[in-house]
Amino acid sequence: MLLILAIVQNEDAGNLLDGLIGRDYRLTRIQTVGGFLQEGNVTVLAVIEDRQLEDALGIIQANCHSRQYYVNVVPALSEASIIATPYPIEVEVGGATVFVFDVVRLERI
Ligand code: 2BA
Repeated sequence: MLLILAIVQNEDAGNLLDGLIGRDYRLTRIQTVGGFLQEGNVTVLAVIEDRQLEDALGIIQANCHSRQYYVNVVPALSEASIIATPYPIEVEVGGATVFVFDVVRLERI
């Protein structure tokens, strides 16, 4: 048994959950926040059989897309600059960040 922990963008979460549930995967969805952008994202937890891994990863790949975001960065003040002018930087957020763990035991009580 394996635990898939997938962090995905809010925009993709609905389709991803529909895709996984449509194939009878059991899962939990958690609203989370990325540490870098401080924006909401979604973490999906699903315990699966080992043989289902490629299928589950395929569903994630088909439904989760990378996107470009622009965030304003405020430069550090130096003695030469009186006003720190924010400037945008481009950040590419991946379709999904996926961790796969071995599950020793699953109990439903
Ligand atoms: P965030 O932490 O908000 O990161 C959003 C995007 O910002 C990242 O996309 C990456 O392109 C960029 N980024 C993150 N940290 C950076 C840094 N120190 N310097 C420069 N750019 C940085 P992704 O890599 O696709 O990650 C998307 C989201 O997945 C992350 O949102 C975070 O919630 C999660 N994540 C990614 N890697 C992780 C890890 N090793 N452990 C735990 N969560 C992770």
